[in-house]
Amino acid sequence: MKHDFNKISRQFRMKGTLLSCQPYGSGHINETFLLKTEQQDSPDYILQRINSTIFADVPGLMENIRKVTSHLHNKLIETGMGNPEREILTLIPTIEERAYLIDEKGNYWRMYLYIWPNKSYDIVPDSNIAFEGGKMFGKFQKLLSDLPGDELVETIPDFHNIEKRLDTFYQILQEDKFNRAASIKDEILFIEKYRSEMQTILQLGNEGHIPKRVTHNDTKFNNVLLDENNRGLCVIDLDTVMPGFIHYDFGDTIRTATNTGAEDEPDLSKVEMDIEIFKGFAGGFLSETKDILCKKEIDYLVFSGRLLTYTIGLRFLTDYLNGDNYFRTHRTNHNIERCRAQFKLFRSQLRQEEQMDRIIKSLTS
Ligand code: ADP
Ligand code: GN1
Ligand code: MG
Repeated sequence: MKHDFNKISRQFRMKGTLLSCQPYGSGHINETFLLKTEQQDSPDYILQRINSTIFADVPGLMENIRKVTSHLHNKLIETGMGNPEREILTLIPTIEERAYLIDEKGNYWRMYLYIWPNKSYDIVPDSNIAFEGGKMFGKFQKLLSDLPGDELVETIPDFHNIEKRLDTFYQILQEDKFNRAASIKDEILFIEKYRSEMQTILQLGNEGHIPKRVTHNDTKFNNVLLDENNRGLCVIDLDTVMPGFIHYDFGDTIRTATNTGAEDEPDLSKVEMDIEIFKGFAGGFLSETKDILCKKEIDYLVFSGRLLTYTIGLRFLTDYLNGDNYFRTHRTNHNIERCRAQFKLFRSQLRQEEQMDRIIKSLTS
């Protein structure tokens, strides 16, 4: 789809004039562009077309982001440390002082200050980098622990609810509109095998053993920016910040950071869980959170890696059966390859569970 970036950018309170606007990053949901300005002394910007099919309540979502970023901003000012423009996403309002713009075609746009220089990793190269990412997500959790969850809207209802995700999967499997069910026999057996164990976190929540917190819910490792020296800088992609369990955040970074291969690696021999990266990430995360987490939450951190790997694998598989209409795909079979890589990673985690348990014990005792 062609967009008139000149016209769009003029409707935001940005400094300088548009030099170029190019697709940016590797997100699967929104369309992201890096907008460069002509003037040396003007910053550059991130312009995003928000996926309003997936996020049905964009005004509610943007209000969440406003609340979360201003809460984080106040915390940073209280401590008198750090640079808010580099450590927290800064929304650029429209000339009408709104947080987002609707263009004449009905597209929703928002603009952020571009945080630069930064580094971000789809594959994590070493345990120090994993530690920094863990510390950032842990700190994010800690700083939001006094933001009341009922002030946030649920931007995607039941986002990590595995029971609902399974219901949807079986319904779509039965319909099999794209005649793909015959090619996923092994995956269906896999789903069945672990189905009941995967209910554990929901059950602990329902029985009141673990609290709902304000969680990020999309803690893929590339949703944290590091600085030029690989020190933690800023947590980004705040679209799904809403009430959830700590396991959703811990687990999704285990899923993405510890994988020795890419999320969509077709050569499954390259996909394993790297225990040193696990140690680094867990060390960083717990250095910020171990005093706020209860024992039951800590007891299930290791399990959470498998839960999120299973959940996202199931979502890729569901999208494959459903004709690839949720996650952006770049090749035929992309979603089924993503799913297979997740299930391989799940098995690798299962084999290393005892080692992970020992690491968590040593970090929390
Ligand atoms: P998606 O939901 O599609 O993943 P993100 O909000 O994560 O969208 O943005 C996509 C990518 O754009 C990120 O992975 C990151 O590389 C980059 N990005 C987003 N916001 C900023 C920012 N304010 N400064 C620098 N880079 C950013
Ligand atoms: C999506 O937005 P992005 O690309 O960071 C997805 C996550 C998945 C991830 C898998 C809103 O994340 O839930 O874990 O892809 N975000 C949404 O890579 O569905
Ligand atoms: Mg992202």
